[in-house]
Amino acid sequence: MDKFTQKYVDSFMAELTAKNPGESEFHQAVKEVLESVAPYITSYPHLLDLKIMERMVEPERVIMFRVPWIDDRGEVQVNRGYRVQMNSTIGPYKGGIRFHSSVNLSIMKFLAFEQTFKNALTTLPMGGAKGGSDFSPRGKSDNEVMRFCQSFMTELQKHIGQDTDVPAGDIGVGGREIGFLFGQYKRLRDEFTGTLTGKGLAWGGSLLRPEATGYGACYFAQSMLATRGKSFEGQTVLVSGAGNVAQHAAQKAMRLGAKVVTISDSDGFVYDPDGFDEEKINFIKELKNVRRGRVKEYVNQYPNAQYFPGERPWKIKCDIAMPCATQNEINAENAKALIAGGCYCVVEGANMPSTPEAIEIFQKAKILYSPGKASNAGGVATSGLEMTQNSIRQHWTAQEVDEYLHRIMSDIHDACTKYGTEEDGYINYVKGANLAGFIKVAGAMVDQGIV
Ligand code: NDP
Ligand code: 2IT
Repeated sequence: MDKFTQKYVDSFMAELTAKNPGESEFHQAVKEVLESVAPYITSYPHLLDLKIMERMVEPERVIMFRVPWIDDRGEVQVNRGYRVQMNSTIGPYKGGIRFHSSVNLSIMKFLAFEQTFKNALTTLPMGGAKGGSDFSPRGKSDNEVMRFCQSFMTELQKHIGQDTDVPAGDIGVGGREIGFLFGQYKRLRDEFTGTLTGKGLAWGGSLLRPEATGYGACYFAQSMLATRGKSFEGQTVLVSGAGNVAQHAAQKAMRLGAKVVTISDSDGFVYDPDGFDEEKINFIKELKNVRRGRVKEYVNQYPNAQYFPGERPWKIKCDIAMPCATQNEINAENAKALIAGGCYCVVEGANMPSTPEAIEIFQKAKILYSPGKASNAGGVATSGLEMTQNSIRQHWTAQEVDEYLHRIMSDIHDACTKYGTEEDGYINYVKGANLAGFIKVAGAMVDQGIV
């Protein structure tokens, strides 16, 4: 980076940090993108003059609202709801809803910012947004979750719509929550539209949407591995998380011939040296999605496996790592342990799971490393396909959706290669994804004037 560009990055970040104090995840996400795109911006001075980046980091709208509800004991509870509508330049706002006790404005803004570039990469017309609440579904009854969702949607419905903003799931929001949210939306708005994605199959959902993020990450990994003449066949894979993304990443990697040996939750991780098979994956799905249990229960069923309380999986020897739980779950120490254990490919299923220090370690070691905004884009891409099916009032077969998903992931890999290949041939997927997404959104912002 030349001196002028470095100065631009430093002063931009100083201003951003001063203007958005305490929002560390948001600062982290912006810095990563800015470092990739700054040389491009400074070589096209009209982008500087038009303050494209300054506008990109300022959400078009932030909605924060009270979510009151009554728990099963009759006690009043109050949570905070959010929707960050970041950028609508290339399509209606689109992005998931997260229900987790850690949710705050910084996390919402980082996710909405990332979503803008991810959605641009999908090749589909979708802007970027994210929403959620500090409500945790953990330990709540179905009725409590329903009452919470109804209260949340009572406010949110004023701000969304099929051509305005289309939410979906994320951490803590799966099929059950989308059902309750959709039911209340329809009741209040008196319309049956595709305003939420991740819907049930009987009421407008798309085949393969539940699987799409994890499957898409594996399709993306296949393209990455192919650049080194490799495939999943016979490789040992670590997966973190045990939710929607983790379950389907593990399932697809296993079906592609890999030995997947770990899953985790916020309490610890499970190591199964024999690897998962179809029966074990079905057990995990039932445990997490139906019984809403904890991963430690896996070892009661499969005693050959070990449970490590309070730890993350990254110390286990592997070829490929797929972080699919949450942000900043791989730090520098974890990154070093992965490389020491033989890992040569890290494919992010979660959003921003690697810290900047971890990313630097992966890239210095020249291992294959893809950021979530490229490799987990299959989820939102299939949400885009769900929107299309709703608009044309059709229902595509699983095979049709899977073909689209394959093509989209392969196109994203091509974009990363085009914009991220360095002089020595190393593909810098961070630079590739950020630059490809930025160029599309920035170009459209230039076309649309100062708005
Ligand atoms: P789920 O709620 O289905 O699963 C989340 C999993 O991650 C759970 O096993 C959970 O464990 C674990 N987890 C959550 N928070 C933490 C934490 N602070 N520390 C350790 N483990 C944690 O969510 P998803 O699978 O949908 O999402 C996982 C990741 O993938 C997120 O980063 C999300 O933003 C991203 N993503 C999701 C997409 C989707 O389509 N769903 C699309 C693209 C990205 P516990 O039960 O203990 O909380
Ligand atoms: O982070 C993500 O891309 C998601 N949670 C999915 C968003 C969507 O609209 O399907």
